[in-house]
Amino acid sequence: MYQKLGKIFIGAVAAASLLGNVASAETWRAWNIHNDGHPNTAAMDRFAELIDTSTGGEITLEVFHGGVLGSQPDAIEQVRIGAIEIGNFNLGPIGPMVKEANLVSLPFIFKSVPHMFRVLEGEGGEIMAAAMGEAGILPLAWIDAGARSFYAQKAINTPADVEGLKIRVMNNDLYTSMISAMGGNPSPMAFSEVQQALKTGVVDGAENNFPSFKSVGHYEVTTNYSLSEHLIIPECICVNTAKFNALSPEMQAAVRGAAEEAALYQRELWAIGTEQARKDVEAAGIVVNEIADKSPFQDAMVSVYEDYLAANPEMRKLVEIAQSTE
Ligand code: BDP
Repeated sequence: MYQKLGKIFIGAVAAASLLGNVASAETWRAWNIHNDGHPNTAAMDRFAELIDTSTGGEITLEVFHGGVLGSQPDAIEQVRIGAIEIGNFNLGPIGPMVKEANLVSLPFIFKSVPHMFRVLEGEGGEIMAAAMGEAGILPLAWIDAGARSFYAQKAINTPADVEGLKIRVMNNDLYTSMISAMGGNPSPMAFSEVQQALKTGVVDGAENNFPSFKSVGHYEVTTNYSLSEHLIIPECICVNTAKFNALSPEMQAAVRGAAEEAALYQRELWAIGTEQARKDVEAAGIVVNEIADKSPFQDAMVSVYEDYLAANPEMRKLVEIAQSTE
């Protein structure tokens, strides 16, 4: 009797599958570079819960924190080819793979974080998202990564203070040009190596936002954080394009909805986390230097823009969009 019922049941499932009525539950892997205590880690955990609910358990997200699935450039490539399904990526290291994403890596391109979001939510963001999707790494939602500023064993209040310093940057030629234009020596390096490099003097300084400056202990091996805010780089929750496109329209909406909600949560956590990280590093003895006039930094970037746009004239349109967005 049981056997018979079992057979009937299995037969029904097989028939339904043939008709495409039964979705097969999948587990997706997600890459996150941050560790516990960083706002993005909590947001990615929330994303996993949301996706479970919104897809009715059809997609389970297994989030790997702390960059254990590989360095960021490797993980971007893995999502692009579908070896990992999802990543919380910074757009900086995506730029070398998808030219349009490089808009955000031009120093001082955005006036503020809200300005950055306005550009992303308009035509500029559409162009970038389309190009990223085409390259296999589709943004489902944009998230906040604040502004990046310099830190070292001394204050960096003007570009002249960067002169002669070896500064760690993320992998992107625009950042090496940025440091060179200030007279410094750029040193591209994986995030996981920076603390040791600062500690041993392999580099003299680096640049990042407050939450990352704190979460991986860079504040323990430097003394000054100077608010140059030279880069405002957004991040994304990005999915392998083919995986996403293979879903039914309903499942696509469920996944995108979960990502958008997780992104809103991330932005809330980010605001609180940035303030808290600043307080914490100050309490630990870091001197935070306000820079009243950033124009010397901006002036030093003129040649960076000129060289970049001369070599990549097709990027002029995106730059104009960003600069004309209120
Ligand atoms: C952090 C970003 C992370 C980058 C890191 C870096 O969230 O994606 O890998 O900076 O500097 O702020 O490499």
